[in-house]
Amino acid sequence: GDVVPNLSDSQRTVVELLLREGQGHLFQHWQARQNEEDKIRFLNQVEKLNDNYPGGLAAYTHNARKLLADSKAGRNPFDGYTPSVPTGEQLNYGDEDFMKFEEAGVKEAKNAVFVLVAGGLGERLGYSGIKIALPSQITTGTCYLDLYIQHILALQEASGSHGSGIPLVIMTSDDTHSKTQKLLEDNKYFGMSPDQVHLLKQEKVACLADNDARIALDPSDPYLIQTKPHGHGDVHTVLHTSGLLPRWQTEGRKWLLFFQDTNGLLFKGIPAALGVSSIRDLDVNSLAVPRKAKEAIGGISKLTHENGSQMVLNVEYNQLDPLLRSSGYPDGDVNDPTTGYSPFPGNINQLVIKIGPYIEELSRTKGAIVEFVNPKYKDASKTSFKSSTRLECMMQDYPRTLSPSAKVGFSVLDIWLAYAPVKNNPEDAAKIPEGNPKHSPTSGEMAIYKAHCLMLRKAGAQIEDPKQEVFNGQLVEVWPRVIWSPKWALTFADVCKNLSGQLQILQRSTVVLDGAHIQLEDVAVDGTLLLCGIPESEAKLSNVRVQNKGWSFKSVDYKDTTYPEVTRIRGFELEKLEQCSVAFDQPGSCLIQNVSL
Ligand code: UGB
Repeated sequence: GDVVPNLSDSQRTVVELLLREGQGHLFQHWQARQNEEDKIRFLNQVEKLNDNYPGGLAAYTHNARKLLADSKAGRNPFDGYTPSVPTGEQLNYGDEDFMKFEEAGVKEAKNAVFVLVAGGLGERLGYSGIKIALPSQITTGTCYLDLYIQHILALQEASGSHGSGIPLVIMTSDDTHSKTQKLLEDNKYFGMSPDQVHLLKQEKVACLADNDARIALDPSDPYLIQTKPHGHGDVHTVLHTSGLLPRWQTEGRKWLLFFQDTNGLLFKGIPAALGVSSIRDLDVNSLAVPRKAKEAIGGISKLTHENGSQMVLNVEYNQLDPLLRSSGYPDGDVNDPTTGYSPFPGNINQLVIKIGPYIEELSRTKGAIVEFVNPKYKDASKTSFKSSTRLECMMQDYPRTLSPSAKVGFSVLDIWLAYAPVKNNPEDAAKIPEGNPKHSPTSGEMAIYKAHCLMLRKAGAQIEDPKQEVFNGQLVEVWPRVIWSPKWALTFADVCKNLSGQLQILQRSTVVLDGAHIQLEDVAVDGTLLLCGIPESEAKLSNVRVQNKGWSFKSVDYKDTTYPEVTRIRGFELEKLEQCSVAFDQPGSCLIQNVSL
């Protein structure tokens, strides 16, 4: 009362809470009649931290003490479990099953809600902006958020979505919120109705200074608790508290599709995955790809407990190796020599979750997710930390608390089809040994061209082989730069429907297809061909040859600061020498036939 006069009831409550929880050190420097505004600011922050964690700060510090004690004792969360390789749905692009799942998935899309977790700063990439504003590729310059929204709108159209359209939730954080809002507003929500988009902000959590979970003050401000991100697992808490889930359920929505910020291929697997969830009636379906040992993606594992219980779950990349070593696999996380891949499918953190059981589970857990702590100790005694730590959680740990009767499965897709994340800066990517995924802006862009080329090949097109080139010290395959918008094709059936006769594309070519109805029949491209059409147009190119100087990539060194950051981090820029560009901008049909352009 002396030190801070006129405390409100809620402020008094949090002060008492901190004192009761052994956090008296936070007030040690407080003097009577000094820094009154700073003290109020501090107490407001404590109230916010207390409100934003399920169970408040008392629960947070209790959980922390337990996890810190486990960490000090070297106990890992999977003690008592033996990992083995689980069986999931193996999807092979373009085969009959795949097409059946895609067809079912597109129909189901009208009952979906998309949830993008985009609160991360992307420290490994070292980019100063938000990652979803980065171009997924520079041929059309489409940024990730635009790409995702285009796909959701195309699914909305193709599935005959009802009412207000397919909702999109974006989880932001203090690091990304205002820039995400501005990106949406500056671009008119990329064609979505603003009511369709829900920005939900996750809050950071208090940092901890020692094994007793003593809360840390910010080193530069004695009236501010130091905070750090709590991880993408917060998405379940923010959805629970948003009140949106029951509304969607009433509207008849059935599926939540969770996805991450920078994977230019992620929507290529979504229709089939949604089809798998719907046909197999899965409560949880995780998307996976073959994983290289030690790759920074979790391994989907079947974990069998000493007591016989089993669960299928992601084991995060930093935990897989120690878990394997401690359970009879002395070599740990290594590739199977016969396949060259880890036997454990790699989690790409795209989750399809059935909304009904999800709401029930969240009303039980309040959205809280199993947490972990990863302190960096000063020495082997594990008594003090190099810097403060905090509890973290991951969205893919959602199945950990489900009852054994829940239907938890996963779907394995080809890497070339489904996974090309952008996470690593050029220097780190260049150090990754050849043959292992680089996860860089350079590799992420090249993967998009490759995927489109391989899809066209599956549909019978003649696509010339790629050329090997080095950008930013990374050896990559440069395929013809084929880009299509989801309006042109969402599924393999769409690709096939739009092609007839022979399509031939030479390696140095660029082809952009941006329109709902563009048919190619006997087309040969050696150069750049850009086609776009309004929805009311029906266009066809028949027996057409395109030849021009085309577009090419010019190498840019990431250290060359005369270039903008977005160019430097991918290591090349586009030189537009010559192109053939046709816009079908009138309603009705248009045929271009028997010409060389
Ligand atoms: N994110 C948030 O929204 N909030 C946060 O507090 C933190 C992150 P990273 P990482 O498939 O690529 C995940 O940093 O560590 C968002 C899986 O755990 O890219 O590489 C952030 O904006 C791993 O199992 O994740 O690992 C981004 O969109 C594997 O699946 C997303 O969360 C791997 O991704 C992921 O953040 C992968």
